[in-house]
Amino acid sequence: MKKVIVTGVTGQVGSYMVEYLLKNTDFKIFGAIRRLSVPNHKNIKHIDDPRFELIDLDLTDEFSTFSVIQQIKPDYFINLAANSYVGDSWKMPLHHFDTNTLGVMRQLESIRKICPKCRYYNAGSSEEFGDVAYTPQDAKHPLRPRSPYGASKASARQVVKVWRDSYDLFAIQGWLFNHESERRGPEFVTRKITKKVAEIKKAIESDQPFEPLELGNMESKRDWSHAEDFVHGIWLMLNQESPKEYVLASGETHSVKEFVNIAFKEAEIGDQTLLPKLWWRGEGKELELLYNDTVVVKVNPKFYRPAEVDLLLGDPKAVTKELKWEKKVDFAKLVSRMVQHDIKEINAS
Ligand code: NDP
Ligand code: GDR
Repeated sequence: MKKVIVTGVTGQVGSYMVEYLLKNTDFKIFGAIRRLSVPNHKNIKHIDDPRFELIDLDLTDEFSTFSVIQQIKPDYFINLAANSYVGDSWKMPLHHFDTNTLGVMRQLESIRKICPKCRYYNAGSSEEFGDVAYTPQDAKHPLRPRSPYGASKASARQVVKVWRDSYDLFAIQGWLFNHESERRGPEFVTRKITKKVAEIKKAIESDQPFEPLELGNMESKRDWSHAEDFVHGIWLMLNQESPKEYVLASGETHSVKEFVNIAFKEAEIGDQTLLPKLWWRGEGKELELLYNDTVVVKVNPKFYRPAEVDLLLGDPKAVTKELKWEKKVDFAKLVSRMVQHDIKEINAS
């Protein structure tokens, strides 16, 4: 039986990757977790399959990385663990580099010594493009990161290339543009919006007080997809004949403001027969969204970043043409799924 190690399985993408592999392969899947004082297995607790086993592996520890790889000798290693929150990367830059860059080097160095035939994927990011030189961004776009997180991923890309070229490894780092889901962490802007929209809907409909949603830069634009679509793309990249890196993206860009708009509309707050009114007032740091006369969204400058990536739009033509990948969930469906999930969740609590 072939063996796959997937890191980051308690996170968003790792949990979908495990489900995908259980459904589409007959391989044994080892899900790597790190010990935490309070377990955070919400995204994987529903998975009950003898082909899925949890193992301990902290990316910052080279001995545990080496011994896990030596013990399992995997056929595939899918690295979805990272310090993934861009906003925090200015606060703990060394930790981002240790996990996101040196962690990759620890893995590749063990793989090349122990199981050089193992196929390796590291999650690259559109944040590597940063201050973009042209739009849409494809695999030829230069690396121009704007955050310590982006720099850590751009550096990891060089590590993957050097290990691939030096040791003839099947090692790749495909670029992933933003992908979201019902399992997205609550500090990322999409989930922050959908959770708060559900909370505001509940408060308004039960005539309870609430605090408005506070956001940073609502003008920034992102290319958002659903994480389930991307795990398929990662698997296609890992199973090509030779190692080539692709951009995975929806090919559409939307502002944070547009996301907010659609999320509130999707929630259908209040009695719809009374035509409740959602309207924007002001601009920049004064921008507000009102529901009738009540402010439901406002700007809090503390959520602005020291340096922003203003616009990301990926070009998925190459992966669509050469690997036959295509997205199944469009932007409207993505927002709808997340909002409806959070409404259900808050009503059940
Ligand atoms: P999440 O933040 O949801 O998950 C990150 C995972 O990494 C968690 O399981 C976390 O474990 C684990 N992790 C963090 N540090 C360590 C460590 N030192 N040792 C072991 N595990 C660790 O991220 P996503 O699932 O959204 O993203 C997956 C990957 O894709 C990441 O590499 C991310 O940078 C990259 N990426 C994501 C994009 C997106 O839009 N989602 C776009 C581009 C790239 P724990 O639960 O214990 O904290
Ligand atoms: P991003 O995701 O930085 O693109 O990184 P995030 O959702 O954090 O930010 C997207 C955009 O929204 C703006 N924004 C806010 N962001 C947050 N988190 N909170 C706010 O209140 C807020 N207000 C406005 C941000 O400034 C930004 O422009 C994600 C992560 O998954 C990375 O790991 C991944 O590599 C990239 O996507 C591609």
